[in-house]
Amino acid sequence: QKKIGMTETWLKKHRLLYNGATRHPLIISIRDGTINTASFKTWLAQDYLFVRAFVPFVASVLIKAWKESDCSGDMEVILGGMASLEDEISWFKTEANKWGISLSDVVPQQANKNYCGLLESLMSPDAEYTVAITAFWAIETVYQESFAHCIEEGSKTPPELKETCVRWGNEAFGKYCQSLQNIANRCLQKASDEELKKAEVMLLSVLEHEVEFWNMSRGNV
Ligand code: HMH
Repeated sequence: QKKIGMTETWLKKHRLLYNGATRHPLIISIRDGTINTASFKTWLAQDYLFVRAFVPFVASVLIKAWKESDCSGDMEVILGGMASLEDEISWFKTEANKWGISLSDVVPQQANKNYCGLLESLMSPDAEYTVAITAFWAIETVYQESFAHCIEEGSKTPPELKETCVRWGNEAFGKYCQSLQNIANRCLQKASDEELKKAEVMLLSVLEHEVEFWNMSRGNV
């Protein structure tokens, strides 16, 4: 009687929080074109630091996948994700240059430190693969759903922000998120009740951290 689509069930159950993370006022302001430059620059600078911490996290998930005896194709999906992070870091550098941001001077804000702390806790060998892959899927999916919303029909996203939105909102990234979701669902299907509970709590924690992350940009409104 184990659930087949656990992640879908959880997203329905926690819809309000999920919408809070994927339809945040910052995202809405990008979509309707009312975003101010300072907010975007804050997000860009902070996200660069986050992505740098995200790389070792993804590497740790890769190690967990390899240690799982039945990691049918998980490694390829995770490795692909890791490979695109190299391009992503270069993109952040180019983009920061365009906006006149000196990345070496960026100081992480508290919400960013907290989120990176969560990633670090998941890097521990004691953290279960199921919990880590659930977090990984949720982290990527929030960005996919958020930025896809900014490039939908009828959006008024400023042209200079289009590229950012397409980076996470594009269909290929959507397919990648779907692959992560399939892996998470497979793990959750065979997880113990205790592990299931931990993974659900982790999903909520990721969503809360995502809201706090967007909130950092509000300091400039
Ligand atoms: C805060 N969440 C945050 N930054 C990102 N770059 C992603 C998710 C997606 O990789």
